[in-house]
Amino acid sequence: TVFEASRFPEGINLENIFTYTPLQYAIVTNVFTLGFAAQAAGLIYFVATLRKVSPPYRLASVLSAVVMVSAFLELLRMEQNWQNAFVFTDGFWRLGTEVFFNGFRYINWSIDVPLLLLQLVIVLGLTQNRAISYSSQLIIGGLLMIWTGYIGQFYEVTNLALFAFWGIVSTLFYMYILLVVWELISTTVGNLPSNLQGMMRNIRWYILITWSFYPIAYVLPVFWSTEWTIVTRQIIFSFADITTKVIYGAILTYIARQRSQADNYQEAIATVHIRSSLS
Ligand code: RET
Repeated sequence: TVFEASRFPEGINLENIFTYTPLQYAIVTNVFTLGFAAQAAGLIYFVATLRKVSPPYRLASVLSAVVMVSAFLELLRMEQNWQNAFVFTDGFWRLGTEVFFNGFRYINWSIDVPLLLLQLVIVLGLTQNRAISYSSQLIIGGLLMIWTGYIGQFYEVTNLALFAFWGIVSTLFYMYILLVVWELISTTVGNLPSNLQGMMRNIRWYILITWSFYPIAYVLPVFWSTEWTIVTRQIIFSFADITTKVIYGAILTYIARQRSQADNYQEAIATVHIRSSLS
């Protein structure tokens, strides 16, 4: 397996040990492009719909916009890194003088995971004490999940034991966050308008399924380790980035808008107030 390839130094990612056909290389490049293009589209959407959400929930849309910017920059940066790392010679893309890092992703998650979890707390409309208590549990659990996984991914080529150890530690924090999310939604869903309760319950499953693509991408090389593994895992990562950031944000915006309506908030009224205060 690839883990016997100990001639590679610590910290190297699996992407760097292969040479790619033009097809494989093009798919990975295009998947990065799809990823950051989707974040740019999401940014327009969240900014354009901002005023349709009433002030108590509006921060959720603002956070989605921040997530879009951070993911856009990260994926753009990763595509450039991918393009700089490989040189085309004799019909194949081979590693040149620069190394490809997957670690960018984990740094991006350090920003995005806390914000995504915070959005949930905002849309649920908790009292201040519960909001602070739940968001600190979720943010601390989320950061520990990411940073232990970040340590683990440095060993994916060189040390299977450390890779597995940090992966398991990270999974324990992941299970902790899922439990807190479950508890949070189960105990709060009763305060929502009845037409939104089913949807809010389903969001627990949506988070569980879409977030789990990240650990699948992490562990994939243990079972299968070829050029196509790299193509597959970058596809999984981009798919996960679109579902956990863009689509998730759109679902929460929908809920926030429904709640705004239930609170009798109308964009038109807010506009009239602003107009009359200007004139
Ligand atoms: C790692 C390491 C291996 C074990 C587990 C992981 C979980 C990662 C998750 C990431 C979620 C990221 C999101 C980003 C959106 O911006 C760190 C891969 C369990 C769940 C939602």
